[in-house]
Amino acid sequence: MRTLFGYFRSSAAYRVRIALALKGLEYKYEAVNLVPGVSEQKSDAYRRLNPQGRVPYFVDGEVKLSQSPAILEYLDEVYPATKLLPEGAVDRAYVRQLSSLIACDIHPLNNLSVLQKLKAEFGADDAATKKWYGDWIVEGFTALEKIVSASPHTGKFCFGDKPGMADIYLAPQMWNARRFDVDTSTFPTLVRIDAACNKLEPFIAAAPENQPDTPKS
Ligand SMILES: N[C@@H](CCC(=O)N[C@@H](CS)C(=O)NCC(=O)O)C(=O)O
Repeated sequence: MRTLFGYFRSSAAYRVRIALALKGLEYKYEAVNLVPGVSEQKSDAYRRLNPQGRVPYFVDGEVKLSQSPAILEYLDEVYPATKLLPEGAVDRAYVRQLSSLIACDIHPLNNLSVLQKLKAEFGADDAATKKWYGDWIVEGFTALEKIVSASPHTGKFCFGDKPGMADIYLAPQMWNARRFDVDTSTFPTLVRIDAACNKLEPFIAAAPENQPDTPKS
């Protein structure tokens, strides 16, 4: 029995939803409400499961994992029928480079607890927080656009013509960029790949607007 603890708007959980959908793996979805004031991720009950108090958290029988990169690699190794990473070590390193640029250098700086700390302890208002958020996306995407637009690996997707690991990181980060009104027009290759992803059923099924905990209005 597989269970994913997530939140509709969590981009780290969104990555795992895409991977599960691409691999055709069924799972039970347990919503953890991250809305400030509700903050179910900080509850004692949830922290007993995941001491870090974040989503995603993934249970696959006896296997219990936090951290989306670890979950994604686990899924790719244990359920290899649809591969997310390419075959050779050099190609895998290239794809991990793209993924890490997003996972390590954009996403953590824009995490909910970072934004809340900026507001609570450093006097940032909504406008300053939004600028912080957008600036880190622009800095990361500027580098990513240069790498991907120049790479012979780039096809319809980040690596060739099939969706894979780097696309799983790109689409949720693009979703965040749109949510925070970031001008993405200077990243035409990333926009094109994201659009191709969002035409595919696994990406549509995983999207924040299509989750059991997506607000109805
Ligand atoms: N590196 C972790 C990041 C997990 C993470 O930061 N999740 C966010 C949502 S995208 C979260 O749960 N935030 C709750 C909080 O900051 O209190 C991963 O990739 O799984």
